[in-house]
Amino acid sequence: MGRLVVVSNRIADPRKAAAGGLAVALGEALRSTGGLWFGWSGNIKAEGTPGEGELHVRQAGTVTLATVDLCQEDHDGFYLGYSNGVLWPVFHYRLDLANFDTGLVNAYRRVNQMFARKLMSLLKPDDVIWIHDYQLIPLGAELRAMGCSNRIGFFLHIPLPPAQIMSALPQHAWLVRSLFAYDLVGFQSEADVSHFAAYLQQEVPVETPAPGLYKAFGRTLRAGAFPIGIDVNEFQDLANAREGLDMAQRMREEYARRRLLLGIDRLDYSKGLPHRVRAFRQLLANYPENRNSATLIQVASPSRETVDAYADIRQELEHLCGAINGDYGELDWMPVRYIHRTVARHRLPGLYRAAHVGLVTPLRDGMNLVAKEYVVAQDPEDPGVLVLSRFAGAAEQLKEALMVNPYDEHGTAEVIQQALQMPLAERIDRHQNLIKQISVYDVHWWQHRFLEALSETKSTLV
Ligand code: GDG
Repeated sequence: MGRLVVVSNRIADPRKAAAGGLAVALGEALRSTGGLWFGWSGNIKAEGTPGEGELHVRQAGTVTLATVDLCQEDHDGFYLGYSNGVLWPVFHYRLDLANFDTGLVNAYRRVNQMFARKLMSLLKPDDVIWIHDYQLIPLGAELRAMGCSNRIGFFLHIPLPPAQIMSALPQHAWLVRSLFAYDLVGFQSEADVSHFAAYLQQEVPVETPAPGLYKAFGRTLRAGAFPIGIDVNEFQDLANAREGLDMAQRMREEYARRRLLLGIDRLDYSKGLPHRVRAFRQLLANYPENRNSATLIQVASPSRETVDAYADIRQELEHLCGAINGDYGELDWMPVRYIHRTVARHRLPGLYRAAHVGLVTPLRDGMNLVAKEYVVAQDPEDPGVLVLSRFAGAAEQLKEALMVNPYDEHGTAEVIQQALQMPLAERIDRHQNLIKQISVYDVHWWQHRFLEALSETKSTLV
């Protein structure tokens, strides 16, 4: 394989462990090919010109990191406006939250064009390019328009909605057509792939010469499901490191008389946090034996706070947590501990391990890595129970979790009760099956599988 070029909205220094599993996995592939990682620097220049940004290039070992600054107007229009104010809600089935202001797509297109220009100046003829996520859907098409003939793959980390929802997006035709600039498009789940295929059948004259191949707009595209995983070894090491074990021990002592339920999410409306808290409330109402015992720790790390819908969800969640503590709390027991902060990464495994129940109940999620982290952090001899939304991409893989429909708060409360009462033998059995699945399909498998598929696509162009 030629040099790997990864493009994502944000980049991380792959030498730093705190960067997380994705950076580690991409770093591995980047290092082995002396690769390039390109993205936004995270800097916003108040005085900059729209569509222009300074390019910074630096070395991190054998990997080259190239970043571009954004001016305020581009950041607001491209990142907050179109990416997070239009694409994120629509792709998570929330047309009601999308802001279809026509100016936003211009900023989105302008920044993608600028990224393409900057990237073109760094490319070599045999580079293999891997572009990530919804902020950069048209980047491949912009590169092609500038004469780029390299192999280019694209991976969508978030769900692709059903055709009826997708086609409500004013720019749907342009976005889907731009996907055909890629040689390979990867989705998180088979459900996403089937939505893509159904959309094409409905909206585009498409031919499907072979399974997974789609011929339209003069190109043949390969598309498939490449469910992302976590770095299992790295996370296990973190769990077994002194800090991880200490944290688990401290939490166990602190909550010795209680049953712990845990949620760890970005504070995002797709994660179903108010529904989860209401289901927990139902649990306390319907099963009084859990009062003075079951305690929900909900970490909701701050996210995209300047987008209106995020301020609304924060307010709703705070109100619900306050009400449940007021109604059910005792002097020595608060049902919900709500933490609106980012917890240090090395503390997560201990927190997961101390929790009897892991609550991962998004209304819609591309994959959800918290579900996998929770399972990996468990003590195999006394594991906790994963309660998982059927609407997380992870549900296609983690069949031994207890599945819930997060919209059905009564049903979710019933399943939480089942989790709290599950006998040890069943917990061990389910955990063993889950860990097997997560270990095989880890983030290294994902990275290898995608790049292997991309390297096989060369001959499929028409
Ligand atoms: C997108 C898709 C897809 C969370 N709170 C804290 C914290 N986290 C970490 C978790 C986990 C990661 O953030 C969250 O990953 P998710 O997969 O749950 O969700 P998104 O951020 O929405 O990611 C998603 C993913 O891309 C990958 O393709 O699975 O569906 O939406 O690793 O541990 N980490 C720390 N403190 C926190 O408070 N340190």
